[in-house]
Amino acid sequence: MKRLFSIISLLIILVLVIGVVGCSQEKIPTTQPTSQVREPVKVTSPEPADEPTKKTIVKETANTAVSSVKEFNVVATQWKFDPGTIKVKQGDKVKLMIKSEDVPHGFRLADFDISERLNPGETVNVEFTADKKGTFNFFCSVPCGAGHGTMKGQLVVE
Ligand SMILES: [Cu+2]
Repeated sequence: MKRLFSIISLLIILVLVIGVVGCSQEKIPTTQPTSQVREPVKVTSPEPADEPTKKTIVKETANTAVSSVKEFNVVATQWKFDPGTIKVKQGDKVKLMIKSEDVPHGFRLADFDISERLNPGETVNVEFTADKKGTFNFFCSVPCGAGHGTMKGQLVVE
């Protein structure tokens, strides 16, 4: 009889232990969902964080507004460019709208890696940033007659 009691009491202890372990294992998952519930609550906090990003975007547009675009209409004829001298400031974005009014010419501004063919009547747009100071020569790059060799101009970046 004592052996039966001891076996039964052992079984009861085992059941209790399993029950406690089972409960403690159930408690772990219940704490995890609550932590997962807390995370979405934190997700709502980035909403006010959107305001600073909007402010930085405003700052960026303000910075780009500082550098201006300088536009020039340039006419190519035998044997000159008009205007022959183009003045801009360092950092300016430069847009040249170049048109030949007689025969095919070319526009070569080597220091800014620009080379375009100018067919008569067509306007060719050239855009670049004047990112270095100096005086840079441009010239006609398409043979256009007796004065071709003297058909030059200057870009002055101050
Ligand atoms: Cu030429």
